[in-house]
Amino acid sequence: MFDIQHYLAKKRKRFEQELDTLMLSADGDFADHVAAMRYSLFIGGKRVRPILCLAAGECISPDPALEERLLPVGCALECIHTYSLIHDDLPAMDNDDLRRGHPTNHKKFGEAGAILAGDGLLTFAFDLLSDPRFTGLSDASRLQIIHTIAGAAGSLGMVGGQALDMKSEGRKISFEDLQTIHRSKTGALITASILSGAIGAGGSRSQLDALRVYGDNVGLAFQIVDDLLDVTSTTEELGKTAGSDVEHDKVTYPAFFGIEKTRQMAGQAVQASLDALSDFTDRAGPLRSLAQYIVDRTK
Ligand code: GRG
Repeated sequence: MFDIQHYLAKKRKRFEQELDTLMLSADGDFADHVAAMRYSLFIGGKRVRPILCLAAGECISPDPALEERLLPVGCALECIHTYSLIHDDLPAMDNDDLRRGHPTNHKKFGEAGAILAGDGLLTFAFDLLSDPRFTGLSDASRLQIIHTIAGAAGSLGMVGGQALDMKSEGRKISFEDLQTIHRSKTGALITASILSGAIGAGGSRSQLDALRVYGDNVGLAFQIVDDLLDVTSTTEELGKTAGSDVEHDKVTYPAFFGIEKTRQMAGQAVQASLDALSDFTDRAGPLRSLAQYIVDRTK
């Protein structure tokens, strides 16, 4: 039986080692700025996006060199995700004090420091993705990965979703609007993580199409569970402020459907993600287990 906890722990460790190696060092003229970037990057995090990237690659290709090839891609995804958390926590956005079980970036480094740490992480991600030192990817794959990730992180993806989310606070929005926010704010980068791994592994058009369906459903399940945990878990368990959605008067799945129905909807999204993998071999085992992990997670 595939041991997802062992897989997650092993891959998390590998990505963290690589992030530490690749990330700028906190000395010299820019020491304070880099220290702020490193702070949020290394205080915690499940590393779901890099691991999904790798697992998607592994379901396409058994090449033992694949992991090395995808490490910088996964690290770039984690940098983008971490920047989004730093900016999301700012007083102008969710105004949170706690993230990954520690004081938020602006609480440690001030608002200007946190804005710049986020800017630095976002830019560094594209520095990594385009770095000619990493020769494992063909130029065409590299460009396709950059285009995929930039699209998902930008104004028609995560940034746009955040803008819609901010606008929706305290207002009545439709379920369709909620889905658009979730798809863009959270789902887009998750799907892009999966597609990047598959592109790096040389996936075919039909494999990428199937993985996009998997990713869209896993991303949806991830966000539904995030909404659920916000109302069912404690701040200590989550490492971030519980009840923040209610406090910000945000429309969520539990607000629309109640807790039980929301749980069922998360289960349906996971089932749809598993159905999308029906043509893949046993090498998709990690992706299948990751989908289940995403609904079973407690933080
Ligand atoms: C500021 C441009 C910009 C975007 C912010 C990520 C995001 C968009 C907002 C965070 C708010 C939030 C709670 C979103 C729900 C899903 C989500 C992204 C949760 C946090 O991701 P995890 O659970 O966090 O992967 P860790 O700390 O484990 O990496």
